[in-house]
Amino acid sequence: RGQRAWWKEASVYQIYPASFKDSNGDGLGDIPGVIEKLDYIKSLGVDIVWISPIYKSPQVDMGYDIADYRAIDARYGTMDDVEKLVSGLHERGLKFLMDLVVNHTSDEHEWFRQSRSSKANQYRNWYIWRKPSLDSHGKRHPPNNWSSCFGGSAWEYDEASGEYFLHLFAKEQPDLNWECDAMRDAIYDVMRFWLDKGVDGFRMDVINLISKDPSFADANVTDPGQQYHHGAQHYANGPRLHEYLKVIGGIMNDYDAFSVGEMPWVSDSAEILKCVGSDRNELNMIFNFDIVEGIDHGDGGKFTSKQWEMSELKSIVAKWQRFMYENGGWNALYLENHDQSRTVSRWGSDKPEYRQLAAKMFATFLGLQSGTVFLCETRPNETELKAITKAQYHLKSRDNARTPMQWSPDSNAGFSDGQPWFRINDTYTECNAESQVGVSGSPFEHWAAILRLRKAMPDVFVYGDFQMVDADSEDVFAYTRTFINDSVLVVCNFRASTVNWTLPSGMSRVQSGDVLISTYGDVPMDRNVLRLRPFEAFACVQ
Ligand code: TEU
Repeated sequence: RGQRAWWKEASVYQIYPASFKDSNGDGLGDIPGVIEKLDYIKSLGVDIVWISPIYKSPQVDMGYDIADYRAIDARYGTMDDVEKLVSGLHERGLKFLMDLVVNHTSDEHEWFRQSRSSKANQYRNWYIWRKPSLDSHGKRHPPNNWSSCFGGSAWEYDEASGEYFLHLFAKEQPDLNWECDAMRDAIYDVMRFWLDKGVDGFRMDVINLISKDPSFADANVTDPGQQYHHGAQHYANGPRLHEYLKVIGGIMNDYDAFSVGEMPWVSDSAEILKCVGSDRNELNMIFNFDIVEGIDHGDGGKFTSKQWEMSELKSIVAKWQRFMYENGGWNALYLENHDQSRTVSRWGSDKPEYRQLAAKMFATFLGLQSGTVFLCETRPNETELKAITKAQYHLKSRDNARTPMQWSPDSNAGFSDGQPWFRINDTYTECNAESQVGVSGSPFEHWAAILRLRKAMPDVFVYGDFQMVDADSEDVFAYTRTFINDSVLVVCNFRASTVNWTLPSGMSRVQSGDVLISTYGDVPMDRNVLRLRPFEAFACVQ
């Protein structure tokens, strides 16, 4: 079911450039460092490399604040390095996915400098400027009550012109005005510029926020104790989003390029299908936040606690797996990225005796589902995030996802010869690439085996149907992938303890010849009740 496409059969490896590999000893990762590691990436078996933003940027938000769309930040390298990177990837049969941020720029972008310089400037309308709202005492306030995603008001006052500009993120990240035709054309040109250079596609940052409801009405007041409120209802998947995405989709089609859009604060499936439906020509797939922000964020947001429940995880996964299959859409599969702390620590266990088992279990759980897999190298969360004491911060802070790659047990984890820009995780002497590559049973080799399996059985693992098995189990996440008469059962024990799991009726007993992959090297066989060891996971032919 569903049309075949190269990007459905592909897997994507995310690189956070500051933390990947430093080639020049300045403590910050760089593009030549990525080039050094291309054979490593290739050996994992991925198809596409996504690099978080490397454009010229003051790095207020680690490059998600772009100051020049056509220049590379000197800290990361040069345009020449990028060209070498693209050819190095292509020589190895890998594709390059650029991260593109078009909801906002840096306040140091020339467009914004111009826009801010005067109300009469031709770039004024490229950003979103509004007059203050005045209270009965004549005191000025922001034009509405929207909060910024990073705290405080979403509006910043500009003394010189007496107006506010909108910034949904940091005040150094002014939002672009997508109502402005010339601005949109400039962005479309930026996309063509990179596609002409040979990049194979874009990861489009918060792409669903680009169309704001022109009324700029106040957000609903959810917490009267707060001054500013989350206004997503007025800008997430706003009125003209699909019109813009169709233009983007047209450009991507011209180059047979790949697109994945990041889409926070939307969960309506019909709306999401409009973005990714195969007949729509908008985006190939989106990152949805249901799992990463759904199952353990409390009512007060990310840093409030909520015990995650297996039943909730199952209903989210089943919903999207079934929905895309039945409606001709496509899923992006991910648990981690540069904004999410490590799954092993969050929902598994990072105790030394369990962390590798948990990592392999999550790989099996995610990697055999239907969708394009996105991997981000995993390490247990930081053991000591300085200045952060609250447990929920410790558990969920995105800093956990940004510590330098652990290449080896050598000094600075083999990441840099200089002083690393960010503290290296204490685990590096034991958790590092060198100790895993080529070592059978390691999490690295387990991921490689999963990606090989997807390639060896694309009918089942890429195009096959998904069905939940034993939806009621609180401990075991099990599912089947089926294509016509071929079916595979995937079983994952999410607990750090032994769990007895009864094979549901209709499932055939596990025979040794049927096992495709297993995290312990063997599988509890030939019984109706399987004794699953801590974090055990396997897949077998049915
Ligand atoms: O993230 C968008 C987003 O919704 C995040 O702010 C997320 O909610 C938050 O990180 C959870 O901790 C994208 C990028 O991935 C992020 O790194 C950028 O900071 C942000 O856009 C602004 O460009």
